[in-house]
Amino acid sequence: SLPAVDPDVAATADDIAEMEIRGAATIADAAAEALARQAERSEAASPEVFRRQLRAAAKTLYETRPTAVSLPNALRYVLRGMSGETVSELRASTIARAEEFQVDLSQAQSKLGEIGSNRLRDGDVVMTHCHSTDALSCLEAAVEDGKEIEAIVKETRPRKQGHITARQLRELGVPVTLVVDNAARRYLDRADHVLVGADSIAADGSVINKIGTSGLAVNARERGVPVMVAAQTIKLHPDTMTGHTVEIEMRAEREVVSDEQRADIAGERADDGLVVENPAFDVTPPRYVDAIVTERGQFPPESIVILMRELFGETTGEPWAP
Ligand code: RUB
Repeated sequence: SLPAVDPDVAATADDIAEMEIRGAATIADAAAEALARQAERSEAASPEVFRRQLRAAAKTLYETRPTAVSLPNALRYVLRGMSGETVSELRASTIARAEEFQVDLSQAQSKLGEIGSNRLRDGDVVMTHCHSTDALSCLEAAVEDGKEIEAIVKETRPRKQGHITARQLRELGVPVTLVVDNAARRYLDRADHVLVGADSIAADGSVINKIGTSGLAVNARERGVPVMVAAQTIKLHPDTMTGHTVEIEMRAEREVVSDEQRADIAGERADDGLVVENPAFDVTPPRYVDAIVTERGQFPPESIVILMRELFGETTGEPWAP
């Protein structure tokens, strides 16, 4: 059995589960930070207890949201850097490794942004879905290069993360047209690119991202608008190299209908015949994606597996496995 975790780690796990902390890169950053806090606060009497505490913390963080692979990738990276003979050596190495992870994450995002911005030309109109810090990084780099960019921002039901995207784009001075999801195909006529992030990328080049991404990509293909996915290599899902699929998170009914709305639909009936489903993500097949932009360059989705082999080799197993 694993020991209890630090209250700060538990609080971070709650924030991730409740989506106070959200978006794949931000979740990974918070998870690394939480492991550092656990290491710092640990009063473990032996190296073995310290290691068990860190594994328990990793497991608590992991069990929050299942789809973004950046979370287990971050946990694995930090835990693999835990080294030393004494508790104080273990503590120092874990904290240093978590910091290194966070610095690398932010540098990768800036680098990816520069690469992605090369695809954007002065005057281009970009359609976005949900809120992705990797996608925003491309737009920010383009603006910094002096390009005039406009955005059509999809609201993104049910949680409307499009509002976050709209706010951040307005902070960059980008003109924004906010539309409901159902208006996307109509507005694709005005778009030069679709730009989205990713929670996970599978070995066959499939992109797992916010629900609605796949429909948007199919419509974009039909309209001849290229689809660009901004995803740091931490979004590459190692288990998919051995045939595993990516779990799609199902979220609460209340994100879609309130109790009151449900009662209204049910009327006089005791309505257990009404089912509300709320998948948070979907899978866009590689044939609808034009480019996956990473900090290591841009790739056609079909060749992303080459980068995955190089980066992960035979990496498998649960992040906290000893
Ligand atoms: C967020 C989402 C984002 C990716 C990429 O979903 O689908 O597109 O996580 O984000 P949710 P980033 O709001 O459910 O977490 O580029 O910031 O990692």
